Amino acid sequence: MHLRVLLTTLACATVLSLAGPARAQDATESPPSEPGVSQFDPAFPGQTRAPAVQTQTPYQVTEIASGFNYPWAVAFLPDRRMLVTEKPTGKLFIVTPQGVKSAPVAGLPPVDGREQGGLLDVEVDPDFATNSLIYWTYYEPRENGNGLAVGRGKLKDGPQPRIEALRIIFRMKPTLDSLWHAGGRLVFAPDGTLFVTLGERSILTGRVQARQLNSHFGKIVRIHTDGTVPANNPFVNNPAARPEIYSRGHRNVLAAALDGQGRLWEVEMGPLGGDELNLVEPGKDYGWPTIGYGKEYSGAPIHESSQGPGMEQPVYYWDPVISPSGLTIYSGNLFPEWRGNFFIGGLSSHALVRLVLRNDRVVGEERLKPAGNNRVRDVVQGPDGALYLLTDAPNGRLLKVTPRTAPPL
Ligand SMILES: [Ca+2]
Repeated sequence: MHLRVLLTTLACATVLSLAGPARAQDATESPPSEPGVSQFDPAFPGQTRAPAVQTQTPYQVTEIASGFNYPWAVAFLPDRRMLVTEKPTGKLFIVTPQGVKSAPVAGLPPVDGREQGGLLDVEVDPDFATNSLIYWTYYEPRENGNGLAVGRGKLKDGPQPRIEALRIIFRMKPTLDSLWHAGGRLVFAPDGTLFVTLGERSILTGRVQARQLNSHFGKIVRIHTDGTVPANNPFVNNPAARPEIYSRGHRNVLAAALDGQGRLWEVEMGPLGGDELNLVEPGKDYGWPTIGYGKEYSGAPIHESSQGPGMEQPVYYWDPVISPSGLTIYSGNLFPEWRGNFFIGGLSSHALVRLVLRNDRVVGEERLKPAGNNRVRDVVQGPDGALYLLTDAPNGRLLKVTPRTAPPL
């Protein structure tokens, strides 16, 4: 992970170029062909390095807004305005479809904005029209360290938008003094419960807790929107387990979404050669740090094996890695070719990664470049069926991807 921190720093020093509308013929590239680093063989054919595919639908990219300080997440209000978070500053903005930004929303709690910390995801309540509730994740500063927390409040609109009726509905435990790997994506389940993806804090004292049921580290948790625990969570009858836990054995989950069947998928930031796509099922153990396909960024081995009893195999892994952040499984009408495809924001890969799946196996991979050579932090399907992206940069941009229209004659 420290290599990725370094890469972030280097990216800060480069001058960003503005990408105009993408030309279809140069807007894609094949996944890299260099040798991987994993010493392990895939568990089944197609588990990594799927054949390259190329989209047939020409697209164009429109900049909606810019000037965000490392934006992390975008979410849509029912009136098609967007909520955009800024990671290190802890600021939340309301942005119109024309790109007009509000003043920062007042009333959010302070964040620990160092390194990977700050204000992360934001989601809008499915019943926002009647309850005005929004939810967000952030690194909460605490005595002797920090931890991921989920805030909830009523969004009061106006010239100075603000949060009212603030409540903290989840706190990752235990508190640890770490600047990394707290996860942070929010996904609403079809039943109205809320998934919160977490990470294992990167440092060894955290990593060893990723499969342990008495810790939130390395877990995906499921809660009601008031913070209470659903009675059908998988470990509620185990007195030694934290009852919010839904799945375990994850490294750092910054990408998660539902598919058309309402199933939860996640893409997790792995070690060198070990980013993973997993289909998440209740109670299951995804193996980190016991099994996996990657190595430490130093090159040192982590795992004795890539498989183990009682632990799940990833549906797909990347070697070399993409550094995933943000996942959308496309279901819109603007791009019929893309329906059912997985779109993943790529940080170190500087790409929007497109996966084609068949029968829950990856059968094709493409690296789209709608943000030029910038790092992609989030990807969300808008209510109009367009894809909306955020670039990870000190002057981060909100971009919209739509089918290319013919130029005027
Ligand atoms: Ca795994």
